[in-house]
Amino acid sequence: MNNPELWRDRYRLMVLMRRFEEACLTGVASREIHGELHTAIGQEAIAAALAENIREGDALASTHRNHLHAIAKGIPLYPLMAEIFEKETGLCGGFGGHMHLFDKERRFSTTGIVGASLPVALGHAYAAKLRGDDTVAFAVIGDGSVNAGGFHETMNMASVLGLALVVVIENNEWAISVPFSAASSTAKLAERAVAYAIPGERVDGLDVDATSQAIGRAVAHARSTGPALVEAMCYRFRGHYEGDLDLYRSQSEKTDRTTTKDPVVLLRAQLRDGGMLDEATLERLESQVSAEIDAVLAQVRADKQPDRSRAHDHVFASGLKGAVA
Ligand SMILES: Cc1ncc(C[n+]2csc(CCOP(=O)(O)OP(=O)(O)O)c2C)c(N)n1
Repeated sequence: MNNPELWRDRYRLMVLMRRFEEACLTGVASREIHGELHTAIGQEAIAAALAENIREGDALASTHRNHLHAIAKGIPLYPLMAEIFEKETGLCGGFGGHMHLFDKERRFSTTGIVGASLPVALGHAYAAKLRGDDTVAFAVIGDGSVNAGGFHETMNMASVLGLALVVVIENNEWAISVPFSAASSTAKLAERAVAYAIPGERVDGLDVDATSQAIGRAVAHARSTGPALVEAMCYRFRGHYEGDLDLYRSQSEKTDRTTTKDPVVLLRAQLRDGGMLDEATLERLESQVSAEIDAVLAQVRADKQPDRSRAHDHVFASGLKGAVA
């Protein structure tokens, strides 16, 4: 705790992530956002830890629960929120929406297909090996993804080829309505790393410092040797998506976790009680972040949706375009 600036930046980033998703929630209530919206409220410490360990040139393949990973990868807030609100100013012109965020230059992509971020990241890691550069590929997945075949194939191939792949599992205890305990043959996911002869570590994903250090160790291993796995423990605060009735878990479980496992609240108390930041400074920082997000939201709300006549644009891409008469 001897670096006040680092801790202030961490807290600031986690509050920003929380406010960003709260702003997205307003878009669901107002019906500006259509379809499912999956937030990662409660998972901010993991994303902030990722942000500390990702370099600009590294690739990150994420999931349906992706907003915080986009922020961690350095996607600017305005086009990010505009895409989630399906506006023409969005990252993908409003054509992708929240589940299909894509930024080629910043090497960020997402997929709504559970487990499918793994082979994408594997491809990035293999390409880095062929290029001979030292970039790392990150796959961020949920605990529900690890029982898909692509997990095994990706881990095995990355290990055999010694690829610079870091897999971060956000174990939030639930995969839609299936509890982790009912789905996994192993008590921990980190222990599956043994099967691939790679390092695997379980960490408290509410603790930004511990998570950052664990990811840092995985990245160092990836750059020098081959893949590594980090399982970060957290809790999914909201339903699987906005609108999910969320009746499959007890209210007492939710109340217990939301009162004891909020990484933003925990860090705030740690900083204040440890004398790192006083109450007035914390409040000032929070209201600055809220104002920043409010301004982005107001701008996004004023923007237009893409022209309906362009609905079929970007549906197919062809390398033959122009080459065929
Ligand atoms: C291949 C595939 N099967 C099923 C689904 C439906 N589905 C969407 S999210 C999800 C659960 C994902 O759980 P987890 O990986 O733990 O991520 P979380 O939602 O908890 O962040 C499922 C089964 C899907 N999108 N893709």
